[in-house]
Amino acid sequence: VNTKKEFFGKIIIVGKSNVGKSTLFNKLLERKISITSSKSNTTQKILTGIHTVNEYQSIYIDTPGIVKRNKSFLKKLDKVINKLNLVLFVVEHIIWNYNDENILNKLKNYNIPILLVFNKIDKLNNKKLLLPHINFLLNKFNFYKFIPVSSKKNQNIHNLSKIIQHFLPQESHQHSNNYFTNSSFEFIISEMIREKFIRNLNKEIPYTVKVLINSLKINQQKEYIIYGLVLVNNNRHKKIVIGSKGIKIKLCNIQATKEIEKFVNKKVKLFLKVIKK
Ligand SMILES: Nc1nc2c(ncn2[C@@H]2O[C@H](COP(=O)(O)OP(=O)(O)OP(=O)(O)O)[C@@H](O)[C@H]2O)c(=O)[nH]1
Ligand SMILES: [Mg+2]
Repeated sequence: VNTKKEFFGKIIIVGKSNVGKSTLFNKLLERKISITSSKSNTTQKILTGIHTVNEYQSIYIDTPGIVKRNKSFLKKLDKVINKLNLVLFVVEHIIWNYNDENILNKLKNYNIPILLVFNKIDKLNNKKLLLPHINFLLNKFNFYKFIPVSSKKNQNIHNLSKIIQHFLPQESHQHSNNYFTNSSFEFIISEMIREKFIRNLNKEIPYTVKVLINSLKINQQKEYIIYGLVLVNNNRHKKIVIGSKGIKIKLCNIQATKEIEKFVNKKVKLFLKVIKK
């Protein structure tokens, strides 16, 4: 019989687009599962990551930036939020606008503790501005705590994860120690590829690019042979995604290959084909 005390809980990460939710998610999980980029709306699907340290097991949920038109996401939120133990509401240091306000108004409907995370604190030169801003926010809602972090520079992340542990109820772990996501292997690989297109493309095209894994095999030399489809809206997009003499798709392929190799710890051969949806 296992008599060891175990703690287990679920934490959702919300916030408007581009505040660094996925970067934070990866840092809390200590591995990269969610893709990130400087462009808005990078994350398009809810993603789950599991992190186990000794007696603590946390399930983190990364979400697309909440925007008004994202009705289906808000509906999903309604369904899951009551089963969660904590909300990490991520904002960009002391920047607060109507998008953040909308999210707060949505969260107020639920009876669940909220930690306000001031991310990208490395970008705030005058740290003295934090205190008046906290007072401003306290007038709006009784946040459980305010935590400044830099996800990119890994500042104060450890402290945040310690604080999160306090919110995990005593409960048996639901997963084995080495289980880290319920996303499929193919999905993670396709996201790694999509990330390179998002990062290397400009303007409106990045969001419309979809990536599908057509086949994934391991050959006798233990190399991963991956065939992927890059789906675009029209011929104009196809041209841009391929680039002159294929320069853009080659660049994305090289970068994605490196990333997948790190992930699977094996040699990877990636073949990408661009087609119209
Ligand atoms: N300077 C700085 N940049 C950061 C920090 N955290 C994230 N970023 C950058 O902010 C950009 C957005 O990061 P993401 O993690 O993709 O943001 P997100 O909130 O998940 O965005 P969506 O998925 O589009 O909603 C990326 O360029 C990150 O490198 C930080 O602490 N400091
Ligand atoms: Mg994201």
